[in-house]
Amino acid sequence: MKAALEALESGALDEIAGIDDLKILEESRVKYLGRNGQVTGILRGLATVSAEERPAMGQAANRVKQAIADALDAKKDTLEAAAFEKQTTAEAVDLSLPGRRPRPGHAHLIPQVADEIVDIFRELGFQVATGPDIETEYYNFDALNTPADHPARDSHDTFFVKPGVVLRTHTSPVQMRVMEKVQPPVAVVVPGRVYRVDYDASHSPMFYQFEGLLVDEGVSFADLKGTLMHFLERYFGPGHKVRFRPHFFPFTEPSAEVDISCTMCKGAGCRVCKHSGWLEVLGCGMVHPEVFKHANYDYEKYSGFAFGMGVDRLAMLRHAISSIGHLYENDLRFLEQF
Ligand code: 2U9
Repeated sequence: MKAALEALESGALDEIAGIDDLKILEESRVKYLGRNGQVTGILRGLATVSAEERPAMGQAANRVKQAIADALDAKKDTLEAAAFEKQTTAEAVDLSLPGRRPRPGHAHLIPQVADEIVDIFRELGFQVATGPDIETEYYNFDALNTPADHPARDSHDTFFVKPGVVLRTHTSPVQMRVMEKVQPPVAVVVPGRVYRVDYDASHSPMFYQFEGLLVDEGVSFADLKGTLMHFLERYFGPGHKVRFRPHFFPFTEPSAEVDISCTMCKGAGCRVCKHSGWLEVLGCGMVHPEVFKHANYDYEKYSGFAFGMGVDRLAMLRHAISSIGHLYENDLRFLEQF
């Protein structure tokens, strides 16, 4: 038994000395010291040794067990230290490297322009109103004096959600809802998304509008002109000519479209203004009495003006952007320019 113990000890210590992997080391611990391990087996075998020999054999077996356990522990410490060293070297941080600068984002061009327009009208005393993108046909069309057979109500031009419910084609229903709630004087502007069945280089099925409404006693077309000319000078800068062309909208009478002299060629004629020298920038008019009737406003006592413009279009004109698609494709090479 003594010889077997000595052979076991030297074999185990040799084996442990050669191990360089923590998992294999653990397998070795089980092999020698586990419940069915070789040293455990020998200790169990002591029962069969004679009573005289047993104390000496027991001592020897325990010494061998301790020697193997010590060798396993020492090897484990060495391998763990090596693994830690390897990991910290691999993950080392060079504190002398320069930091990486964060790249802060910025607002998209559309809200930038919308905020700028809002600010110009806020200074004049207008308040901002918003409303739902999904509207009833009543608020989007009927209340705005747009009859059932008007071409704009066709499914070729309007997205229908279900009968009687549409994606708003303009933000005008918001002004209608404001008028239902408050009596004049009213001065509101409404920025927001609108939807139309239309898609080409200058039309997107969703785009941003900006509308305004002012109602009080004695409001005239001169007030409308003064307000819009002030706005155009603030937005496009001084030195542009402005012209009002008669037009038709169901919700205003009289109505006009407004042009400014081309921002690119100053009126000489170029590709942007299609050689006319003029750019159409917005529509406007005096609120139709039928619209006041739907709002329960006294149209004998009050008058008002309204206007509407495309935020996308105003952004495109200012920055000479050729296609509305650029604004919605989210290509950072384009967006980062603004
Ligand atoms: C109420 C009464 C009247 C809003 C108006 C326009 C003229 C107009 C277009 C410009 C280009 C829309 O983005 S666009 O396609 N809008 O020309 N909008 S007057 O008139 C209203 C609105 C609400 C209660």
